[in-house]
Parts: sequence; structure tokens; C-alpha cells
Amino acid sequence: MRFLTMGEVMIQLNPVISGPLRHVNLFEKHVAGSEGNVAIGLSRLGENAGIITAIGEDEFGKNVISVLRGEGVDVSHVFIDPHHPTGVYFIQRDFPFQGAIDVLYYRSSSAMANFSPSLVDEVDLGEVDVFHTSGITLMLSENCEKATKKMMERILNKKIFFSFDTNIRKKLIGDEKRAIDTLKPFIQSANLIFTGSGDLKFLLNRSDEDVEKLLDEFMRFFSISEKSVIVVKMGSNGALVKHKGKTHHRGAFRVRSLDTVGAGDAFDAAFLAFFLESGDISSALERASLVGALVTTMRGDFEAFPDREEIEIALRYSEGDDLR
Ligand code: KDG
Repeated sequence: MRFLTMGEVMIQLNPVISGPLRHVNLFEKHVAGSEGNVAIGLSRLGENAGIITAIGEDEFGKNVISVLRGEGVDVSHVFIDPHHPTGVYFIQRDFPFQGAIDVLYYRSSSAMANFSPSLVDEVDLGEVDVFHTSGITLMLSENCEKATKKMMERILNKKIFFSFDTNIRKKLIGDEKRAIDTLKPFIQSANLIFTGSGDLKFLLNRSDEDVEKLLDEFMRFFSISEKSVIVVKMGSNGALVKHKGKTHHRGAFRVRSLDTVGAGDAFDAAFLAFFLESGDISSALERASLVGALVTTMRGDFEAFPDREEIEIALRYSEGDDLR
């Protein structure tokens, strides 16, 4: 199966110690960004995956492209912009309270934020079976919004399977009502929707903790067809999938977590690969939950993403859901 994703791949500066960044002197450099993480995850599972993105003509851009290439991702739609830099972001941990995670973006004038919508016309969709993008790409800039809309029209015309993660990043959102209006046609058109309990609360403006109730309201509010597959990721509370009126639930695997950023993308990649090849929701949900947990055991978004054999070994090893 051939997958194509669209989104910004950036340099992540990941602090080696916790606390306010003004006092952090050491960072690890990683390559990250939601849709790039998904493409890399798919590639690790042996799938044919490419990405539409833009990077600067700079050292960080060279870093991004060599990591994507090294991971076997098709880089023929990675556009190099000589006028704008590769996006960068920092993570801050455990401040102002233990367990807090903050993300600081330096991407508002990045190559991807300046992505020219006409570039999507150059993308060859000939053999693409599945297209995946997320709310992050839509919220990056007006250019990205236009380009993603154009891309979605092409995808729908060609009846390519469309996967969409709502991926709400409040720091990228200005006007909340406008953001929801922008997301709506993507949510409605997707064959497979990934979301999270926090995203549902944002999209519905609710504080309710009952995820099944939120999910029913989400389906009504966005007029989502029963035929769509909806996956709700709930972190340490597991995940649930709703399809054709049936709900499947799975608890989370327990691991010694070091870095939770990127777990949702790893989950998406594994669910896409396993669900689309077998149609078996429970088995895809189990493997996606395992991969989402395992990827948090290392710093960086995708580094600990296992291959298929490693997934089966981990499943055999896990006692109940405990991988510690
Ligand atoms: O899902 C992980 C991503 O959120 C992270 O790598 C950065 O893509 C990113 C974003 O926009 O937040």
C-alpha cells in the first residue's frame, strides 16, 4: 500500500534536564513533526510512505532530508525553499509543575508556513492509496490551509482513502471558531479520523469527561457518517474506536515513559498500517496502543518505533499490558 502524508517536518530541541528553558543548557537535536513521524512509522512497518513538506536550504533542512531518506521515506515531494528556514521547536518539561509539557515553536516564517499552494499540483497521486494529514498543517498559515484544501479536493476526486488527525495545537490557533470551521470539512470528508479526548473537548467546547458521550456528540455535530472509522486516543486511559455503531476499547500498555511527544503519531501510523491491511479493529488497536507506548521510552518522536517483528516480540513479552 502506498501512503502519502502532508505536514511540517522540523528540528526538535529536546532538553536533557527538566525545568524552565532559561536554565536549560543542554538539548538533544531530533527530527520531528507529526506527519513526518507518521510517514517514518509507516516506513518502519515496511509500508511505502512519502511526505509533502517544505524545508529551508539550510543545515537543518539537510538534517531533515537525511533522516527521512535514512528511514526510507520517499522525499520526492520535499520542497526546498531558499528564502525561508526549516522550522524549529523546543520542548520544556516539568515546569511549572511536574509532568507539564510545553512546546515552543519557532516556525511562523518557516519554509512550510510559506508553502506555496500551487506546489500541490506537482504532486503525483498516481499510485497513492492513502493520504494522511492533520489539523496542525491546516493551522500553520493561510498558505498551508489553502494548499491542504487543494490537496484534499484532489484526494477526494480520486477517491483516495483519506486519514485525518484533528491534532489540535492551541498555540497555532488564533480564532477558535474559525479554526473549527476550517477543520470541519476535513473531519467530514475523512474515511478515518484520529482525535483525542482533549481535542474532542476543544472541538465541542465541553469539559465533560465521558469520552463516549463526547464522541456521540462529535459525530452529530460534524455529521460524521457511521461508515467512517473514528479513533479516540486517551493517553494512559487507552484508546477507543467507533465504526458502524460498534465501539471497541483498549487500555494503555504500561511502560517507563521518558518522552510522550510523538506517541499519538506512532499510534496513527501503526493503526493505519494494521487496520488497512486486515480490517481487524481489535488487532490494529492493540498494536497501535503498543507502538504508541513503546515510542515514549526514548527521547525523540519516532526513534523507539518498532518494526513488525519487534511488535510481535513485545506482545508476547507483555504480561497483561505491562511492558516494564
Ligand atoms: O505529535 C508530535 C508533534 O506534535 C511534534 O513533533 C511537533 O508536529 C508538531 C507540532 O506541530 O506540534
